[in-house]
Amino acid sequence: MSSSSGLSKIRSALVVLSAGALVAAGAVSLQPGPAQAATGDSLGVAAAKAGLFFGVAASPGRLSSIVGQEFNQLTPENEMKPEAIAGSGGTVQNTGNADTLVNYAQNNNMIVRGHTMVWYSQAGSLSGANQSTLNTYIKNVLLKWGNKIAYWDVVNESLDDNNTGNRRNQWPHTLDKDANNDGDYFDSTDTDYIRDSFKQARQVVQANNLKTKLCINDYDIEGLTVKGGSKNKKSDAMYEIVKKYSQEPTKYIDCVGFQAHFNDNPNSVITDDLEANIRRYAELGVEVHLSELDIDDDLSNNDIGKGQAENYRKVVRACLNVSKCTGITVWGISDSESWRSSERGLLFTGSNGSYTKKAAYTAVLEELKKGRGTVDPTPTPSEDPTPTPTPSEDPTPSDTPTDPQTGTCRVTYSDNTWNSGFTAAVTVENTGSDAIDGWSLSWTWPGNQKVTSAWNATVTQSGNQVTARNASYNNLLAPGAKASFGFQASYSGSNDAPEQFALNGETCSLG
Ligand code: 9MR
Repeated sequence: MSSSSGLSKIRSALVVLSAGALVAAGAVSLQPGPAQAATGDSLGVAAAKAGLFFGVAASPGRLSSIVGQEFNQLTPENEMKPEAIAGSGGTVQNTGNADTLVNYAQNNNMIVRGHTMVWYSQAGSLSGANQSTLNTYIKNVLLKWGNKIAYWDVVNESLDDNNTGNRRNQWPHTLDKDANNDGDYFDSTDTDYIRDSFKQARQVVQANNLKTKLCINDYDIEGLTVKGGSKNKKSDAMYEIVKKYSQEPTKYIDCVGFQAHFNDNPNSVITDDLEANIRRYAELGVEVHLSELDIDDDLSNNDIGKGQAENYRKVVRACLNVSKCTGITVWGISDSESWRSSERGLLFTGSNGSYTKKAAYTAVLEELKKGRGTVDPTPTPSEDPTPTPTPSEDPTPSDTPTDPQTGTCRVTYSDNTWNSGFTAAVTVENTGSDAIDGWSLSWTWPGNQKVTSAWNATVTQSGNQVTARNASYNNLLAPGAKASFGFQASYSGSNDAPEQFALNGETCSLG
């Protein structure tokens, strides 16, 4: 297993911290004990337990120990931009600083987001390039780090400011051609640099069996609306791009970065529909990340960061409530070292490796520790394809054979996969009419997945058979009640989900 398999340090953390850790040949039983809940958690540990990463943007000069301690994902702030590493004709050069960051990430078991390939700004010698040169660059840069990079921002900031919903008009948009003049670049006769760049990236990923996921990244696309309640046309335009290029037959785009640089610009405020907007993208099947998060402190009310802390809490909760929101990255460690130092938008104060946690830090950690909750993906009653009939609607409840769709249990399973590791979140629901006191959920891996640690359940594995048993505090499942647990695992090849789960020996429906 490569050390770049993200979050494996979380496993180590759990091993160290868990009072009840038991590792035996062929079986792993790890459970965070009360001591862990009370002490020592970092943002990364708390996030991994909830099934997402929590990362930071950094430069080689900012790699103090806090980076590896607190975060489990790293984005080079400037070192992978074409300005830093693109040579002539799409070559890649001068990667020393970027390599320093990748090596640091590997040594600290952090996953890396490559940032960024095709962008109008900081394009260096790539600026003005034709698609063929862009394609050469895309191939070279993907192959340079291969699976050491879990996510790559292939295209960055393609859309215009001021909520127009248009593309920016400078290069690389100058490569675009709306052949039939219908106002978009989606037709087969059109030329679209976004499509062509992702198409090339997808081909390189496929031809080289890479696990790297391909993202599009932008700002002011966070809310469904902007300040004042009008539609966020920039987000709508991005949604159309992601819809077009994430579905069959293209399937080029894996993930969307909402940069999440929140401030008091009317298009950059935190709106109440952030979660709904994350969800609409997630429902396309792509992962959503808050990829460059910072939130301006409210400089007017001098409340020493409390308002900011609540804003952080709200934003982190919006992500946690959508299972396909699989990562959050803050754009720097401390206020004074941020690109927006005067707006004090980050989680720490201090400088040069000597940092102090702000109220915003505590709020984020608290929210991460609450986990994803049961808000998502529980369907609303009208959307539920298999509602449990009430007795009065059921003509012969005692004679009706068990409907395999309703059964006595329902399981939802979602995973967040990278190079050779993944975390999974599992929810088991008692859909029967009797309470269950003590549960055991079993499944068979279709591949060579291997559970390495777990939380909120005791998970053992023998061969490809896995059993998750309740923890002492979630043994009781009343009718309609749910229990959630999670685990981290390694794999190679493909990471297909289990096809079937059984609760205390009875097959569950998948929800
Ligand atoms: O944080 C980066 C800063 O150091 C650079 O001077 C700046 C130059 O454009 O880029 C900053 O990072 C940007 C990122 O690459 C894309 N989204 C906006 C970020 C903040 O400006």
